[in-house]
Amino acid sequence: STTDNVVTLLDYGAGNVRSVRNAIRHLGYDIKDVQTPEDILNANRLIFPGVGAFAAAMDVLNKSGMAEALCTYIENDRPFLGICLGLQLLFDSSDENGPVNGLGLIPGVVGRFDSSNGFRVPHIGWNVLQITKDSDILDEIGIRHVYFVHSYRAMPSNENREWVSSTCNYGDNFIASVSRGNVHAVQFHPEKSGDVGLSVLRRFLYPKSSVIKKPTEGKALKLAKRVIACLDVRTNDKGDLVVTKGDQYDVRESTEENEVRNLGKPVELAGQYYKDGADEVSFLNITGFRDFPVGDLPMLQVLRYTSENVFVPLTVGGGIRDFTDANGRHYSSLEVASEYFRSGADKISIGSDAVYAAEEYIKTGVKSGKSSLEQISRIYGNQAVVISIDPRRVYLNSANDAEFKTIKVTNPGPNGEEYAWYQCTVNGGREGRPLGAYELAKAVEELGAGEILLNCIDCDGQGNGYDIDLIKLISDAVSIPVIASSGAGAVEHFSEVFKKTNASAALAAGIFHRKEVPIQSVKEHLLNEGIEVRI
Ligand code: 1PR
Repeated sequence: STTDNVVTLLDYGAGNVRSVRNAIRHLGYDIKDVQTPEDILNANRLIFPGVGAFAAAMDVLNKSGMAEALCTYIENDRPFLGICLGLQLLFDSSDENGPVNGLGLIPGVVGRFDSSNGFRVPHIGWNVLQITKDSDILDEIGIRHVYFVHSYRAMPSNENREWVSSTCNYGDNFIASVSRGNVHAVQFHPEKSGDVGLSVLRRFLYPKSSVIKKPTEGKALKLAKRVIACLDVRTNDKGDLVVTKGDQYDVRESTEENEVRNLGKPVELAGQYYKDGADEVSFLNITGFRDFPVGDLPMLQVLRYTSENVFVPLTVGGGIRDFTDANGRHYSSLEVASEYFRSGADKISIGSDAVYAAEEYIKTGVKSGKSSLEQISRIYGNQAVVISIDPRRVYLNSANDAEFKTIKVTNPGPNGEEYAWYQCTVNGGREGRPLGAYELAKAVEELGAGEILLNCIDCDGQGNGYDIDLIKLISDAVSIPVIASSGAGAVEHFSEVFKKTNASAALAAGIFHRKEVPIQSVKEHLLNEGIEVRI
């Protein structure tokens, strides 16, 4: 019958569930959205991709009568798949801005990861499961990496033992999935976990057709280092949206025409990099500071099309700030970001506006709560907010010559200078600011950033390797994940940055666009060097 191919989706409108929708459609299912509690009770299969904060979600579920319907549905052992917050809400309560009561179906309290023992919070990236009991949806996964992004987690205990089907180690052994009868929930994101994640969804959707296979053998142990492909996007002089790439941020060819370098189409390249094994794809709208961001439909279209076929996390940056258009209509940065999330972004990245917010915070010592960074992380969670830093190296003869954090450099400057500080810039490197990258990083962490994308203008496009001094400085200064960027030109540069610094991910652009080294070769090299990666 036709209803066999319909899955009911509980989306209470708190964030990006576009990827879940895309993944379900990709697997040949149609979606029926829950409008009333009865829709839950009448579902054949129900997927609940929880997004946003715990308390806000419970509030909506309680007020709409859906909490009660969910409890009845699950107690009757009807086919259910909860994702991320959709797992956490099944527990007794959560400490997230709480304690807040949950649905109370599984004993336990959802608590925050402890970052004091060197584990960066949020837990972002590809980690492995330890399977603790048979579960229909996890067969075949074994020790392959799946994608997590969260700051809170539930812990296994004697009371919830019968539920726990896998755990994951990140400082603690936390609950990665639960299963009982037809009821399943996962803390990771199957819709963002590439082929492995799609197979989890497939097994939920097509339980009878699934073939039981032994878990894949391997020796994956812990959170993988990520390899990220970055697409700098802008309109060229003909008005086409193209992927471009600069040399120290200069994206124009050195020919007479001086045209914008064109390296391909954004959607196509993103799809290619996904197939090649990229752990994440970032789009940077590099002229966002002057374009009208909400009206930038081409960029939204790029996200919509890309998220139909790319099942790893997508980040978009450029132009995320408050904005008043020519007609005097004001858009808050939150509205701009929401538009991106709705179109398929998992994270947004903020450059210039975060510099201004940090300057203000450092000057006043007060968190106004009004900056784009603070507003977006309050609503969408800090894991959804990346701060892009565009620093330029400033050499010094003495460690005391600058008012910002200064380091002794590994390679002396052009005049033998032995020290340097890293100056923040805005507007794509066009304007230097009186602020150091170190000071910025500390400030944005306090303001609620979930991750730092650390570029370096001096190294961008040079292919001579990452700025190890800078990346070490920043990744040691904060306890949120740091993405190393700028300068990759060979596979050895990736292993170097992971061996010498505490970066959680390495991003590259030119090396992939120019097809010098495929992503798979980078992964194989890292594996050979004993660095954990997702293969
Ligand atoms: O200030 O919030 O509108 O954000 C603007 C965003 O656009 C920032 O993230 C900023 O880094 C980026 N951006 C602005 N201008 C440029 C430019 O190149 N002219 N691109 C630019 C930054 C840097 C990297 C690059 C790496 C790796 N691109 O992301 O991809 O350096 O390159 P490589 O592997 O080839 O060395 P806002």
